[in-house]
Amino acid sequence: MSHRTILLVGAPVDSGKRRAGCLMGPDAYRCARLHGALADLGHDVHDLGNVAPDAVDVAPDAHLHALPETIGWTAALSRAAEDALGRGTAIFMGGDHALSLGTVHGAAAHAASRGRPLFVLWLDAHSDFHTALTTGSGNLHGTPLAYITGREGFPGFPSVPHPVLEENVCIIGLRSVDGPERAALEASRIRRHDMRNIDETGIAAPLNAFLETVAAAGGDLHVSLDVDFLDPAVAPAVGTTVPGGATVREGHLAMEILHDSGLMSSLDLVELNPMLDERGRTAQLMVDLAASALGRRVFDRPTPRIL
Ligand code: HAR
Ligand code: MN
Ligand code: MN
Ligand code: MN
Repeated sequence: MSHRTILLVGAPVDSGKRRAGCLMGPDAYRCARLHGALADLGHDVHDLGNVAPDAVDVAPDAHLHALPETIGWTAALSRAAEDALGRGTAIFMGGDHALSLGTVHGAAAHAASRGRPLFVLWLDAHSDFHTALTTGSGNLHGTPLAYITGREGFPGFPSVPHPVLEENVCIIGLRSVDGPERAALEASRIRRHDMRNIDETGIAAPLNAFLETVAAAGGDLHVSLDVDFLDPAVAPAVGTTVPGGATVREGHLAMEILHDSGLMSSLDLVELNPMLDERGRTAQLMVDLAASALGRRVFDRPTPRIL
């Protein structure tokens, strides 16, 4: 097993939608022992603490919820991501999915500085492909994929000097896509796999196909794992539950395949709302999935004892 330097970055972003609670996510991951789980695998793990949003001079918007705060997070998290990626593998402890406006922006800058293309794997029930102009809800957690692929419609946000190529993006887990998102996705080169695709082929087939293109291009890979990728029966701690999601094993298999590929350079853990959790089970599942992505396998650990 190859040991990595892993940087944990707290991103208590709660501005991407109206229901509060994701700001507690980073501490939930700490309580669920994310650091220890990764250190147990032999990695050198450093918790860099929580990032704070920049103070920005942007006027509030009547339609876009908490626009100035989200712009401030985007700028601060882009820098934090670039810094962390200069030191090792970065794991962003969210925070809602608006944090990816910043983390992917920073990951793209880091990849560009090394002359490598950035690829993005988006594990989510939603496509998060609205622009600030098409979002019906005004919730900016539904927009990061549009922003980081360089679509128009993000006035006031940092410019995107290194847009991720559409063909370098793969979404898996889809089961809630709004009309304007569907039209934009169909006009794009983004790879997209809905739950039916997973049902029919398993998750390994589309994931391996994507990873082959990442490897062939010598790319960096940013993975964005939304809690609602998983079925709400096993991962209830999220504000936007959609039935019919991935099983625990589908989640672990995806993470195990990612580990074996050796390609993942950064990981977002997003949308965990500890207010909605049941005895910490969603936080624990997300920690276990992160551990699988960093090399945990059944034969590395004793069977847990029932206490
Ligand atoms: N598409 C809906 C909207 O824009 C819901 C977006 C929900 N997004 C997340 N992250 N929970 O995937 O409001
Ligand atoms: Mn150390
Ligand atoms: Mn999402
Ligand atoms: Mn989602």
